[in-house]
Amino acid sequence: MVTRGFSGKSMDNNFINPIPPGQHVVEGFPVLTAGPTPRVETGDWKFTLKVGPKPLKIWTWQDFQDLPQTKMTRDIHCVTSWSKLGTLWEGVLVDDILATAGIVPPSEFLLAHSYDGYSTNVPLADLILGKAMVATKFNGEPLARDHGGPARLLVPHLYFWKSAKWVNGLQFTDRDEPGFWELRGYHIYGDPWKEQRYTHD
Ligand SMILES: Nc1nc2c(c(=O)[nH]1)N[C@H]1C(S)=C(S)[C@@H](COP(=O)(O)O)O[C@H]1N2
Ligand SMILES: [Mo]
Repeated sequence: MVTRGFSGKSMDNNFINPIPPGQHVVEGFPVLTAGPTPRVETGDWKFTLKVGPKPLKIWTWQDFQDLPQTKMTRDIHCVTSWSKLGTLWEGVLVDDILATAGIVPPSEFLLAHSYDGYSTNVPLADLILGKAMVATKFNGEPLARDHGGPARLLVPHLYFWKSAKWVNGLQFTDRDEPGFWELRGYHIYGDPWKEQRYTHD
């Protein structure tokens, strides 16, 4: 047995599993959506990689199933202050999407686009090297529609608004172009460890 060193005190969860400043842990999985929830059947689902306005490659749902499937367990942090620990996701790494497209990244910035018209900007560096995926499963089950099913972006090291639900594409942009919430007062980057919640944080 390892001595805790502070007998009489209860173990503070933050001590074992640190969470970003200003956040608290929840057990449930809140749903946050700006507008109506789109209904997208997997048979109709498409994912488009664009360079500026130019479509470079389009995947169907089946094309996506044929790509390497990766699991990741991560803590997620919503800007409204809840964090959920140890969430289990499965899907296709952005690395594998770019590799299959056979593309040398033409810029350092991307926008993720969604079926509900939502968008969010993420630098290339935050999407590659195993950091982000297009997730199609949560806890081993097909991703629920409320949470972005059939597929959502997952960028767990940034505030959760960067994880675009009902994602239907990624677009390389010349500059770091603000997306839906970034145009409405939220931080252009959104690092929860630096509490980059609002534009001027
Ligand atoms: N397409 C789309 N993606 C979205 C949103 C949205 O409104 N539309 N909301 C964002 C916000 S603000 C958060 S906090 C998370 C919430 O994901 P959840 O509903 O699975 O918890 O999704 C993000 N992705
Ligand atoms: Mo959010």
